[in-house]
Amino acid sequence: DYAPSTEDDSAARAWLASHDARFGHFIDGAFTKPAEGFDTLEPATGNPLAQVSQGVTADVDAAFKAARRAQKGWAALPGHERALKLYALARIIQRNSRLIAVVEALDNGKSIRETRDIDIPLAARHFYHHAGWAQLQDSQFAGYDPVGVVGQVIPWNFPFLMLAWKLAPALALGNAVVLKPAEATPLTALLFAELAQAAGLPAGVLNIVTGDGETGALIAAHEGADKVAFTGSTEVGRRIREATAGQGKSLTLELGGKSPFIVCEDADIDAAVEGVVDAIWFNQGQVCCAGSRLLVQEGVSDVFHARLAERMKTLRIGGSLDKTIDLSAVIDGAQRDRIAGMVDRAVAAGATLVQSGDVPTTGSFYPPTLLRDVPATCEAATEEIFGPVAVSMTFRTPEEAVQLANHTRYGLAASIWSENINLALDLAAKVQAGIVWVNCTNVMDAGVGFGGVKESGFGREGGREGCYDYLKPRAFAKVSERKA
Ligand code: TXE
Repeated sequence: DYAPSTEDDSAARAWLASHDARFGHFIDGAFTKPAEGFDTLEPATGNPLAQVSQGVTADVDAAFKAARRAQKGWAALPGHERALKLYALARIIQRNSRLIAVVEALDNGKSIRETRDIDIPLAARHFYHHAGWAQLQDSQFAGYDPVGVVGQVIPWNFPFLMLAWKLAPALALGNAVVLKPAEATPLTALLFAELAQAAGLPAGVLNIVTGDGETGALIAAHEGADKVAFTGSTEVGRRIREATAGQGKSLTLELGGKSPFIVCEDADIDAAVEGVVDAIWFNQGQVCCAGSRLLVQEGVSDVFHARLAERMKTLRIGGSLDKTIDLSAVIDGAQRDRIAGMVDRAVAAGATLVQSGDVPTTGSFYPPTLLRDVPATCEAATEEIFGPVAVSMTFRTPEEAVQLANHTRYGLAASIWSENINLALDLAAKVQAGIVWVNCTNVMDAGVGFGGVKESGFGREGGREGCYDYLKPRAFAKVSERKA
């Protein structure tokens, strides 16, 4: 038994009220007049939060025009002056972290504990980290220019963190940006625009245009974009790749995943069980690098699954502002129904269902779920579910684990659990993934490039390697003056 303890949302509601809960776009340093658009809802209750404008061609044109105007001056600043602005952005995020966390929890439905302790601090860290690269740009990236004006389209699962991952390197290295948040979660991007203005970011360097996939397509195809950076579904990533082919734009894509979570028979089983909680129930499993495929060695399968089922019973599910919960709502009813459909079809195909926890009846909730012995060809075993659902299979030998792990079109992340470091490192080298964790999972840092292989996309976000995605090399030769 526990008593719910609810986060105070009065500051977030007051911020919404200060805009009459109606938002325009943020273009050239100011909000445009709110125009026709759509409601953004609170997934945990289903209540509308605010009205947001649908970005049309004229808005996207204006945003790219402003970005183009601003980019030259921004890039011409000495690196240490841009660094000061990035530090100011990091500081203003920290000073407003509770407000941002609550707006995020309301708009996305994720738990306040995660937004407060993970999403927002990590976002601030990305701006601090990239302030450092801005400062070092001349010495570390001599021979590279900023790409120029960048169109960025981000998803709803980590609205504020994805904004930070995209903006921090772009701005640090002298680019100007037109960014579109996902239609389900536009609010923290609009809040950030306001904070960025207060922090003294020059007008036009950052432009936020809200809207759905149509607005995203306008941004991706816009002739004013020198580069497009996208995080989202593999299908839309493919469409963007087609739309930009032949346009001479550079492109980075961070797409879906079906990441293996390999439990070897010599693993610390309790640690591995706790790892599953982080791997698939963090953020309701709406995580591109979620450890969604549990591969468990036969000898420990029974004990592992028994302990996991026990642990599932202790997970708490509730409203996003309840500070005591582990899981909250998924993004919307359509996503919940999609998850439920995939689970039902897996059960019909012969998988064993383990489910735990009563879910609230309002809002879009789905309980933590494990599907055991899922047939390898079943859609739940091969497709990204993007919900709190792990599928599990067993393997006999490490070779078989590698084979199963790589039997996917994706290659974002992998997590390996073994007390034998030689075995773990050997598996790590053989698993096809952009990032591999040993005896841990979902560990992120601004200093380490994050990204995938295969159909999980290309390009990196974070660290030195992520910087190169916002720079273009310039081979430069100067004929020295000759005396007559
Ligand atoms: O993603 P979309 P959706 C996966 C996940 C989820 C599924 C669908 O499996 O269940 O995708 O989610 C914009 N041109 N992931 O439909 O459509 C859109 O407005 C340009 C995994 O929400 O990819 C939003 O801003 N942009 C993923 C963004 O793309 C377009 C995270 C992402 O939306 C566009 C999200 C177009 N033609 C979903 N169409 C991950 N791996 O992190 C849409 N958008």
